[in-house]
Amino acid sequence: MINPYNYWGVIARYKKYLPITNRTPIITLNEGNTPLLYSEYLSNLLGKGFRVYLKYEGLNPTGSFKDRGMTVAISKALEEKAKAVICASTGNTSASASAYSAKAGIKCVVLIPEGAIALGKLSQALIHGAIVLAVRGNFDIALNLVREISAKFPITLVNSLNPYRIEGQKTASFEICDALGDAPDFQIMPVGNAGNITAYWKGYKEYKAFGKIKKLPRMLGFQAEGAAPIVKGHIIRNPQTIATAIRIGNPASWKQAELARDESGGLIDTVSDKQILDAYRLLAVKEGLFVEPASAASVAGLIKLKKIGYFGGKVQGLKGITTIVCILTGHGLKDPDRTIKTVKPPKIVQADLKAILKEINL
Ligand code: AN7
Repeated sequence: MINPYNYWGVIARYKKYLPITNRTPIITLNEGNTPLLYSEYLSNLLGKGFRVYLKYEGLNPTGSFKDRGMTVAISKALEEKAKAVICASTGNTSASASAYSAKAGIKCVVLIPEGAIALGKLSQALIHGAIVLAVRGNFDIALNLVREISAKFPITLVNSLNPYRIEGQKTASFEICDALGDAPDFQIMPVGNAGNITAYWKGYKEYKAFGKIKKLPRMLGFQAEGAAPIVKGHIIRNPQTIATAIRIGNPASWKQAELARDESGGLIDTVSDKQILDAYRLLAVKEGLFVEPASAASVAGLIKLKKIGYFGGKVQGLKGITTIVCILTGHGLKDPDRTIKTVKPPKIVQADLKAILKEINL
């Protein structure tokens, strides 16, 4: 039968693993089903016997992985007759919440740290008609405020503290397993508020319990050096990084991230802004993939671990081919200001054939 709504989002694909009932109105923008791309360049960098794949989450409808969680969170909010939702955000959650709320026809309120979110993300929240409040304070302060507001007033929190967000986001690990035929040996991802690492780990464990996969990956998370509370073991009051998406000093899912790390035999480490920007350019130039800086933290982490010999010595017990998946969480178009600061401007030339041919140098 032809589906009248023509949707094939993550709820339709993975309904049996999600808290969806026949009464849940499904709000979807056809999220998920993102490409898992083989990287010849990074595989060669790692050496013989390694296969590196890139999960390009920037191709979700609002340009980040947040849509996987938001389709479930907004659908459940509607089922529970919510009239409004609220979130704090470094940008992508607000973009996703405002788009899915627009589709659902419910009020959306977003609190963002003033002057600290990328232009594309701000544009999204504003065009979708959310109530956008720029708070004089950082993300952690904004998150405390929305937690308090949602506890006291009839407005549903759609940050990843909302368990439906985690449920939806775990579908990314299902897709990776479906594509590879099993879990990878390693998964590398950026860590900010730590909802996503929590979601992936939950997804892998559930897929294994369902008998869909045989092994579990080691979870390798990366925080920006100036915003690395989990690595340092304490709250960072004034986190700093050019990767604004992960500029978070007190992650909500801190404990769950540590659990994912420890249960899987993985690690959470730091990458510098320079390492992030190097990986950001590398992905664009070598892979044709435009990601936002926070997303490049996964590949920066891969390169760092390769350099310190992590895959050769420390990690034993690997036989045959070793598969590594790096999660690229958001699209590069989210943060055009950073791109323009990173690249050389176009060369200005006369509108003249000879002048142009000279530049092309064929
Ligand atoms: C591109 O939008 O926290 O560790 O408020 O946008 O699950 O927080 C975004 C986080 C990685 C980190 N990559 O994921 C928000 C927000 C990108 C992101 C992360 C974010 P979590």
